[in-house]
Amino acid sequence: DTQEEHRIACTRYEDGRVRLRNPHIELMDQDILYHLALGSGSHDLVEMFGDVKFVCMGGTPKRMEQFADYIMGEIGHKLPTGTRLQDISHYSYRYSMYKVGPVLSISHGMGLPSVAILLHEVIKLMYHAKVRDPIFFRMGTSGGIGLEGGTVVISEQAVDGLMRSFYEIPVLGKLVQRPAVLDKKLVRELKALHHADDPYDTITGKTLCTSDFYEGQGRLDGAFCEFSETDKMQFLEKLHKSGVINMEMESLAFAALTHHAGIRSAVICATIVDRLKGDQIQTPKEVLDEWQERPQKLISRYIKKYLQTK
Ligand code: R2B
Ligand code: URA
Repeated sequence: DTQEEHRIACTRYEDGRVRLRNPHIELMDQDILYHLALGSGSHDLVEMFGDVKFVCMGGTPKRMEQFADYIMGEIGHKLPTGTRLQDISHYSYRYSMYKVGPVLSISHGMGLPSVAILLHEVIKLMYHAKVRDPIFFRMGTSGGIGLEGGTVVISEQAVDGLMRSFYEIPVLGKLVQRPAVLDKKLVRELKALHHADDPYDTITGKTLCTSDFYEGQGRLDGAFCEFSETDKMQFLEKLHKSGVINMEMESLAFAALTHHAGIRSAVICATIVDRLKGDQIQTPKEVLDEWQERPQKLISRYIKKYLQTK
């Protein structure tokens, strides 16, 4: 843990600002954050984003707009009179981004490539805006293994389909591996914010991150399936034995890229199906909506606590 803190400290500037592990950026006269519809030449990024402390990401634009609305009420943030919440990245037609005081709420789309592209640009945004010690959260949905629907899972570690805890991508024809590390202290702090009277469990464990929702997660209901139900159940049991309690599609890049940038981060997902019982998502929409608010609540508690003790 101390070694880890030391490494992260070396990745940042002394005052906590995010340092880029890329010598090219500061040599460019402007940096265009293409998928955010922002740029260091066209926008005053320090003025716009200098006060950010929390970056919250989740899959869909709608959910992240709702989270922005929700957190606005929770922290009592007031927008300037006559203004409304605005999608800052609207003109990218890729991701949506909302800012509520110290909180950014951004949609990341589905899957590793989508969240990885976004993270490159948001990490650069943190650098250009001179943000200090930001904390990144991913709030999402997942398939649970042996968990009642609506359970909140805080990931201790992200693993790929081969149970390896790093994000691997080909770069210039060679495989590069980045360890997918999540902040242990953040996991403990978040877990402690579960209330005894919350009508669901909040648990921690490993998260399987896949590049596919169907075959990649051992589903029998994709367009293709070349394994049996027995094979599927054996796979799920093997996962469970090694401590995996849920599966989704972004945690690996989220953990690895934030860690590589020296940024503390956490992944909190609601389970929306118990994979030991089935593959299809059959829960009514209203129930799913309530389940998806649970990770948001936990993150909101964390943000409020931080803002109170600051
Ligand atoms: C969870 O839900 C999505 C797939 O339905 C994917 O983005 C994920 O990680
Ligand atoms: N998201 C996933 O990736 N898998 C599930 O089973 C549910 C949500």
